[in-house]
Amino acid sequence: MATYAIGDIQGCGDEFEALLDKLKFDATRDRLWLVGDLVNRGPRSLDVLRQVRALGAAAITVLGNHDLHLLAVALAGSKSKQQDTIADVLRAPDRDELLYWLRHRPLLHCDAALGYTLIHAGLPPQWDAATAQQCAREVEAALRDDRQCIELFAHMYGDQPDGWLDELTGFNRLRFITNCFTRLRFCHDDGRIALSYKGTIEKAPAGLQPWFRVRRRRSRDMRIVFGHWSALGFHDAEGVLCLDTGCVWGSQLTAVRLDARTPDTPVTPVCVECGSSGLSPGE
Ligand SMILES: [Mn+2]
Repeated sequence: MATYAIGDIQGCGDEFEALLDKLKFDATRDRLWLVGDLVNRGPRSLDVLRQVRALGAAAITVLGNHDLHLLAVALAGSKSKQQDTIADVLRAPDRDELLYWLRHRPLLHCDAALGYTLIHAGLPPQWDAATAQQCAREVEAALRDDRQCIELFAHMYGDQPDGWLDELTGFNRLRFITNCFTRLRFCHDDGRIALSYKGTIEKAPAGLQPWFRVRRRRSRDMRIVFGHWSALGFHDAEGVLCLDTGCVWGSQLTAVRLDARTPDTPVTPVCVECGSSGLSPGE
């Protein structure tokens, strides 16, 4: 049995299928960890949702910002954006089953035996492993409640608050948690989250650093697999493994085998080249 983690698919169904072939993935034997953002921007969001759902327990996927956006448009009447490619999902005869399944995916998945934790984007420096788990469970509970999830989506968009306080309550608390798990890339030097800059570390404005490099980050004893950051690309260092290699922007879709890895040994990613979509990177 092998456990493979795969980066942001974003509706790139051809590349997802090609990568599973290349890995010789066998759902009766192997496991998949997907970093989220199964849908949007790419051409085959509906197929990818159906394929991953059909894998059942063989695939674990966490929610990304594009997955939540699809749910907000479908369930709470949020406005679709011009670049969205989720119309096929919204029109599908099986949309209700797919959206119900997606809404019940976690924001964080931890496997102590494997020694990895899976999230879509990042963790703020104030959270240790227990706090991250607790925060994920709070938003997941709201998502799984038919009434609360509509209210959550109505209050989900926005960049504030940008600082964590244990005492945060209500939608400010849920929005902060959701923003960290699904949108975070950079933090200010003082530990506040910074959501507007999406580029490389080298070109980052003064005073910003990657979330995983903040001094005294309380989750640094965890090994974290994530995506969401195509400008960072493949990054296997500092206790974190980023797998977003920009498939939907015409670059690559990347997988890494997580089991049978000894700590501190570099892993060899398995990649498929992606057809250029003509899109330019963005959120
Ligand atoms: Mn994302």
